[in-house]
Amino acid sequence: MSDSERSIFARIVSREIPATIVAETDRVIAFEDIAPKAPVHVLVVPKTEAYRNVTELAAAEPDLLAEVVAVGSRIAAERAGGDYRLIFNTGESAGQTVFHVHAHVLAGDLSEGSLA
Ligand code: DGP
Repeated sequence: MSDSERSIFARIVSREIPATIVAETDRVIAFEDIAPKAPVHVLVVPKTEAYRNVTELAAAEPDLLAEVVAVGSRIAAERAGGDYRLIFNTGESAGQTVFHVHAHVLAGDLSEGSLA
């Protein structure tokens, strides 16, 4: 894959682009969203660039999707008492801008709405 085809999140995984990384496993990385919409707004991302969205990920590697959820849940437990909102924007008209599957974990006081 050429450099121009690689996603911005693949470049965060390889440390070519800086990010505030808050958790990491062999297969998953989590970092602060650059434009937070809630007191806690973390993106949880499979390191592989193979899946553009959660539908593809769920069909191909449900265990990896479960790991994404587990990492997000742990971050919410550590930083916001355990409650959280998990969002996978899927498709342009649903607001997806980065086509490397990622979960938005939103937590803290969400009373103002704060959809990612
Ligand atoms: P989505 O709209 O669901 O595709 O969300 C993409 C999110 O990625 C959006 O909330 C902003 C975030 N984002 C985009 N570029 C960067 C970046 O370079 N670093 C970080 N930390 N977040 C980014």
